This record gives sequence, C-alpha cells and structure tokens, in this order.
Amino acid sequence: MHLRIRLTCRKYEIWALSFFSLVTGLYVLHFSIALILVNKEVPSTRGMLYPRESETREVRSLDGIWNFVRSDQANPTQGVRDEWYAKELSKSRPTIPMPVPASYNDITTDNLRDHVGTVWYDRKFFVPRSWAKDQRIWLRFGSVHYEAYVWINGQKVVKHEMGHLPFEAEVTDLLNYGAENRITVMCDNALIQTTVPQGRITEVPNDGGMTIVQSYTFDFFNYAGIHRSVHLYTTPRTFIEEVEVTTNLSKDATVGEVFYSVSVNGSAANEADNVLHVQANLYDKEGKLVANATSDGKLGGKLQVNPVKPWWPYLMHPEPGYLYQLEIKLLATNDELLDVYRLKVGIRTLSWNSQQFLINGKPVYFRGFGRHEDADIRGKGLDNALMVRDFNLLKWIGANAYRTSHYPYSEESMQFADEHGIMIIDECPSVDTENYSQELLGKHKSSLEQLIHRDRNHPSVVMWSIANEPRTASVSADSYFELVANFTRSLDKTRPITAAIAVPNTQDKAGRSLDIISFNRYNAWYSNAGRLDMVTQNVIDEAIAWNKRYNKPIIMSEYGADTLEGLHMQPAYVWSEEFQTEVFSRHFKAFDELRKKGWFIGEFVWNFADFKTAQTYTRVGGNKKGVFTRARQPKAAAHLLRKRYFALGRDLDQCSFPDDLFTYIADLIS
Ligand code: BDP
Repeated sequence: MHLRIRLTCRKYEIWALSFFSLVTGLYVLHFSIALILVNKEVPSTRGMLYPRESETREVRSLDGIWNFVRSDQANPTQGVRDEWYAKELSKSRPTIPMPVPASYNDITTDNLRDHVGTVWYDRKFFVPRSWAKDQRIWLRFGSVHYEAYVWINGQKVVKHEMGHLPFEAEVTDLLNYGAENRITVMCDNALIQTTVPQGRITEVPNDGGMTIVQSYTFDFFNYAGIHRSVHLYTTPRTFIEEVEVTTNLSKDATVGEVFYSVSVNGSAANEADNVLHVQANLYDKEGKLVANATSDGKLGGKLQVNPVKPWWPYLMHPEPGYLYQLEIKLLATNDELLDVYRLKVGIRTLSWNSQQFLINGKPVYFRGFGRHEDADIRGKGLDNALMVRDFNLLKWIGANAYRTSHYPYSEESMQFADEHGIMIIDECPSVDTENYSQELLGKHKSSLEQLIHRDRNHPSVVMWSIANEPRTASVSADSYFELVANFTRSLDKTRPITAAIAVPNTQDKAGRSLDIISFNRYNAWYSNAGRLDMVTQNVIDEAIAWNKRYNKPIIMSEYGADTLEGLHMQPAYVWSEEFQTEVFSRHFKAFDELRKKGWFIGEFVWNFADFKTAQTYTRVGGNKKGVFTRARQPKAAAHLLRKRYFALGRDLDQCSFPDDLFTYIADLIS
C-alpha cells in the first residue's frame, strides 16, 4: 500500500487498536462536480469552563519540563502497538526534555522541526491525599496540535482532534491519591485532506531512499505539540458544568441586563426531591454588589444593572473593556452550597444591517490586524510575556480589533482582549479550504462548535470568521458554506458571520451566506508588484464590486507587503521599509474614499508581526509582512499606522491623541 494511505489508515487504526471505536474516513476526495452534502449532526462539546479556583474548586498546573520521544516517521503507530503508555517512556526509548507549553519544533538543534507524524510526552505528578475526598478530578488541555491521545497511569483517558481548542476528561477513578501518577500524551501533527486545516502527506525519494513529506498551501508553519497549559482541577460531585451569558442594554444605554443559564452535572441533579437552584451575584470593578437573583429549578435568570457601565472597545470610550464579575452559586434544596464559579462579564449589544456594524448602538469602524500566535523558539506555545507585550503594542498603535487568523487563539488572550476592549473577529482553523467533502464538512462544523462553546461568553468576540481564503469559486463551495454558515448561526444568533475571501468577487460562491464580507488583496505585491500607482483605485473598485454584488458591509481583512527591517530604499522598492510605508499610505487613501460610502466598515493590516512559514523561495526566514518584527519591535510603517489609527479614533470616536504621537518639527506645524 502507498505509504501515505498507510499512514492515514494508521491514524484510524490507533483507535481500533487502543481505545474507542473504529472511525472510517474518506481520504483525499476531489470532485469536479458539485457534491451532495448532507447536514449531519456534529458532537456537542460539554463543560470546559476555564479552570478557576474558588471555595469549592482547586486547580493545579502540570506545565513544566516533560519527557519527549519522537516516533519513527515510517512507523508512527509503533508506540501504540508496543504500549509505550504502559510504562515510563524512557523504558521504551531514550527521552529528551521538552517544555510544556511550547511547540516542540524549534527546541532542539537537530531536525525535529520537520518531523511528520507522532511524538510522545510523559511526566509524573503527585495527587494530594486530600483530593480523594468526595469530589471529582478533571484533566484539561488548553490545546494540543493537531491530534492528541492521552493516558493516565497507562489507562486511556481521551482522544481529541483539532488544534488550538481545549479538551478535558474526568480522571477521578484513574488517579492514585497521596501517591505518584503518570500522564502520557501522543500527539500527531499529520494534516491530510480531511483535517482542519487541510494538508497532504506524500512519500518521495530522498538520498536515503524514501521519505514522508508534509505539505500544505496555507502560509504559516505547522507548529505542533502541547501548545497551551495542562491543568488538573477539582469540582464537587455535583457541579456547575456550563454557564452561558448574554447581555442587553436599554435604548439609552443606562440599564443593562445579564441573562445567565447554568447546566449542572452530577448525581444531586437527578434526585427527584432535590431542586437545585442558582444564586447569581453581579459585582462591579470595585467589588460592589450591583445585582443579584435566585433562579428556579430551570437554573437560569436575569440580572438587571442600573445604572450600567457598558463594555466599550478601546478608544471608543474613556473607560473601555469594563467588566463585571458574575458569581454563580449552585445550591441544593436546603440551600446547602454545592459549587461556586466566577467569570467576567461585559455588558454590550451588537447589531448589524446591510451597511453597518454597531456596538451599543454606535457604528464601529474596525482598525486592526490579522495576526498569528508565533514566536521564536516557542512557536505557538502560550507565552504570557509575549501576550502582554502584544497587547501593549496593540494599544500603543491605536488598534481596536484583530482577527484570530487563522485559528482560535489562547483563552488567556481572549480574557485579555475582554479586559482591554480589543474587538476580536474569532476565526476557526479552516484555512485555504478546498476539495470539499462530507467528512471535511463535519470536522469544519465541529471546529466552529468547539470554538463557539469556548468563546461565546467573551464580550470581545464580535464576529465569527468561518474560513480564511477558502476556494469559493468551486461549485461545491456554494452549498458547503451555506451549511457551515447556517450551522454557525444556529449556535449563536447574537454575532454576525464573515469569512476572509480572496477569489475574485465575480467567481465567489460563499458571500451570499455571510453577514459581512471580508476580502484579502495584495495590490502592489502579489498583483502588480512594486506598482504603487496601482493600489488606491484597485482597492476602491474591488470594495465597491463586493458591496454591489452582495449589498453587505465590507471589510478589507488583509493588505500589506513583505518588509525586511533595516532595508531602506528611496524611491521605494519592494521589501524596503519605504515601500511598506507607501503601500499602507496608498491604501489609507482608498479607505478614506470608501468610508464616505457608509458600508465600508474596517481595515486590517496583514500582519501584526513577522512570522514563520514553511520553507519556500518567497520567504526569507518566514513571512515579513509584520508591522512589528518577530521580536516585537516596530518597523518604520508602524509609526505611520499609529498616526492613522489615532487619527481615525479622534475623528470617529473622539479619543484623544497620546502625547508622543507627533515628533516636534517646527513651530509652524502642529
Ligand atoms: C494571504 C493569506 C495569509 C498569508 C498572506 C501572505 O490569507 O495567510 O500569509 O496571504 O501571503 O493570502 O502574506
């Protein structure tokens, strides 16, 4: 059998061999005629509240240095067949130290970077004797890319497919209390035609005979590993499994409403004579109780805040990102306290029509970035220092939004965006989607289900992006994106849906299913390279054409130019700092023309910072379209962009200028 087929089959064999049921999958299907796609159900996510301590819950981190083994590329399932999880990994293979969270690719000095297939992690940890009391223990991963298989003390725990999204499982009965335990994780980075995102694995000759090669068309490095924190946490036997919050404001924005609904898991919920109820308390930033309510047995209700401080984006209000704390107490019939969970809540409304997108009734003009979670050495691993630096830069430059291109970002960064009033266009991991199939549709929908379940309570999330640059000229894209968009809408009606499209508007078949049209275009770069005189009118014409075709609000979701920091050329020449600055300025002119039309609602530079890609002759150390370098220092264009974003903020939202926005030149100019 061809090796790539063998490898793919093995991905499924692992389940037959070890844990759950055999999953059969279609592989690399390409149809030139429209597919008949069926709207099948996808599994629903349960639980997964962000792990937080309270008087009823404890949280322990398993982050640190783990032991690591890579499998042989040609034999990715050997570890499963030989049961490496049954004992310490070091008993099967020599291990190396590996940090968690981090991508494993850039940690070593050999070519782990380009490894394709499975790798293994393990570590030991202690569980206190006190945890054996009457409670439940959960194991939660912030994300593992792309597919994860987890064992505790040699016992299967959970399998999860999809990078950048959390998963968890109860491990109460698998742990040794007051004793040592072992966790083993197998991670598979292989991307095929039915993964999200898609990739291809091929077997090609090399100097040693044959080798496996992973390829993909998307333009960022396929970093892999345990990317976000690993937690153990406790809950009571009967506990708050989910909290869903929506908010509303009175017309004059003086009264706020918080609708909460709680789901409970546990035996007490099933006892006929025990009517569980919830006490919901809302506290303001100073810790003052501003509203409270007690639910009936339906475990939901409404809190009214009068006067309210609405959640506003950065620079749209003097006090942006205002958050209340919602305290949920789960009580038994006799008012015995069963569980407590607290989360931050921002009170705001969203609305949209064929022209505008509004927050709290005020039209929004987005000024932001496409970004990546990417850094030297740690790759896509969660890094608090980097996250805080990035938010400092976003605020320094006057941005009010970014798109989580091209996958969900860390939960910690979503919380940060809430706090700082940065609006998020929240994107699922579907990038460069093509070769549409029923199986791919199921996974794509599942990625959105998991994303919406995770992020639905964040006030910063103002839009869902269901794909980046899908091949929407194909006939199959029509029904495929209709199904994906309708599914997304069925999960959340409070936010509009977009996708970043790059096919010519005359050929696109997805726009009709969206609420807001986003388009990516690289004038003076991929088209008419170097021609600064061919930017402004092209941008204006294309935006008008998109709006004419769909009669919906339009965003330019990507534009930019690769720029090598320190390369200067006058007159501007491609890759120089002068060129990036000029490309931006020509776009600004177009945007200002378009803004007058009333339906052009935002501009997003590609990209916030330089980032790593697969190796190609078009990339020097990666994609260099960053306004900041990979080390998060500004290029020349950053200073220009800062002046524009603050100028827009003053013009549209009456924000004030920072003192250092303009450098003193002469008394004559101010
Ligand atoms: C766009 C993609 C983005 C790329 C960018 C580029 O959406 O992921 O990085 O082009 O080529 O088409 O810089």
